[in-house]
Amino acid sequence: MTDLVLILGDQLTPQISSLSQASPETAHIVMAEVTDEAFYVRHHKRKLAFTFSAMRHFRDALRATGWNVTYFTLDAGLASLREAVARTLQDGSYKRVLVTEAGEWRLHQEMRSWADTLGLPVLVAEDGRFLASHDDFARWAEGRKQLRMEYFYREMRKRTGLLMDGDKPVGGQWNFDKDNRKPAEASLFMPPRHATPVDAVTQEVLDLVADRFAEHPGSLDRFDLPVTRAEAEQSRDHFMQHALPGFGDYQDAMLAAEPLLYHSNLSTALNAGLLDPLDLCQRAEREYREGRAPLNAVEGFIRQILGWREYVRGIYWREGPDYVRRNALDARRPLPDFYWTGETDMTCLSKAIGQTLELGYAHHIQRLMVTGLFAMLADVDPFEVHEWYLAVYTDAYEWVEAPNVIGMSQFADGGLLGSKPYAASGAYIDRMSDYCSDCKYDVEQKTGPTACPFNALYWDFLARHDATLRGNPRLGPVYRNWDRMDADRQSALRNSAGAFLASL
Ligand code: FAD
Ligand code: DLZ
Ligand code: SF4
Repeated sequence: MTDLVLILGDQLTPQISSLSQASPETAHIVMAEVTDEAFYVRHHKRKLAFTFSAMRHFRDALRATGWNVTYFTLDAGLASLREAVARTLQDGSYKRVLVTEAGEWRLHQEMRSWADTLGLPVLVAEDGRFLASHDDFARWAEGRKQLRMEYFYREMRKRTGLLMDGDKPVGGQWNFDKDNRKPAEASLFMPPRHATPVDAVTQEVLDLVADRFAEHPGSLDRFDLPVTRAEAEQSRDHFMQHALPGFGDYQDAMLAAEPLLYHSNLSTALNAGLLDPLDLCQRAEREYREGRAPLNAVEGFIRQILGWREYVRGIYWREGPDYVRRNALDARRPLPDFYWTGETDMTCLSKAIGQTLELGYAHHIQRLMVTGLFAMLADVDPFEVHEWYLAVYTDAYEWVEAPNVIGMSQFADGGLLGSKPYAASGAYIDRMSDYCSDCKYDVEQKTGPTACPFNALYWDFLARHDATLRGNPRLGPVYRNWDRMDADRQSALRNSAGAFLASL
């Protein structure tokens, strides 16, 4: 053997760059379930089960196509991926180790020392699963004063030709967001959720996780995530057929009894390598071109993958390992305990968190405009918020989670990613969801113990951060409204927020 190829738990595709540089005749593969990866945050039980099951299925698929694979299960007791490599190296004679770059700075930095400690060359290959390489993003960002997603996205549309008519965007517009903000009615027909059945490999992993990770958050009940490429493709096809047509209209809507609405629930499979981003975008485009899905839905879906997903990755690697420690608003409050239990009288939070603990899933607006919004308005330490998001979602890896949390949702990067904080009062949640009709608090009331806490928190947040935020041109009208309020009104709002924060 000449090459030892290490494949990580979120690199589960035969197209991964480490493998494409090797061949079954001369290479040996190692994969390992290790405690460092399993415990670096308190991963949701469902994420652990997904990861181990998908890894084991990928091992079997590799062996079936002729590769030699050493696979360490958690029972082997290995602490780290480095240890798994070192152990495998002892059993053969190798010239080099091949690995595709990790998706988190933590592991990426650690790998830099492997060549020294292992005593042979370690080739870290760029991850080719993205539509923009590190160089592509650096070239786009070069010399720009602001790195706005919208302009990056337009470049990506032009480069890939997705939804383009020549050099013009299909439909004459880059963005159909104004059509995409409809609230959903509970009476609306919802696409059926696609459930993948549990096989023997997954059942074994579910038992392992229940036994070894009992203290971790979340539930394993009704585990239905796809864990193989074929299953993920079935979920993809189900989404394209049943949900994509409504994706645009109801993208921002929230219903207590419908966690998914028209969302795809494909991020977990996609981030682990079971699906390919370009293929997803091309298939969505075909649904539009062949008349099965409207343009606002297809453009919205493609923008999430071709635009946001690629853009946040670019930001993560560009900004460096200290990005997760940014705290532009100097927020210091500890994360309230109810984030780990869902036990709060605020129905929007208890539903979004309850659903998260049950499924390891919440859609974008729940993450941004419920759990994220509350944490920002309450001045919760962004690093604690980041660790929560990294732990509780089955699709969470730092490269995608951190810019969404630190940048988009908490404004802790001071406006690098978003031009203004996503601050809103209870009226936004009321407009976009059915949560408020079943809440102890009154969304119409602005102050006092029975008023929706978001209302006073919103104004108190703006007043608290006056020195930092008033100069933001996009917040000018909001501060003018605040300035127009009389002093009694302002202090009633601030006292109400203060009393609520003190009770947390
Ligand atoms: P859909 O709504 O069906 O969207 C389709 C696909 O677009 C998703 O599968 C995803 O791959 C991509 N996408 C959509 N929005 C984004 C975005 N803002 N950034 C990157 N990709 C996007 N996404 C993750 O994959 N992992 C995370 O850890 C994560 N953490 C987030 C934390 C916060 C605070 C916020 C606001 C967003 C986060 N997102 C994260 C982005 C987004 O919420 C999820 O990708 C999406 O909810 C996944 O559900 P879905 O597959 O049904 O997505
Ligand atoms: C998320 C995860 C978990 C829970 N466990 C493992 C593991 O035991 N072995 C492994 O190779 N990968 C695991 N992963 C995925 C890694 O954490 C992921 O590859 C890095 O965070 C880089 O993105
Ligand atoms: Fe949330 Fe306020 Fe609505 Fe209650 S009233 S669900 S706290 S937004």
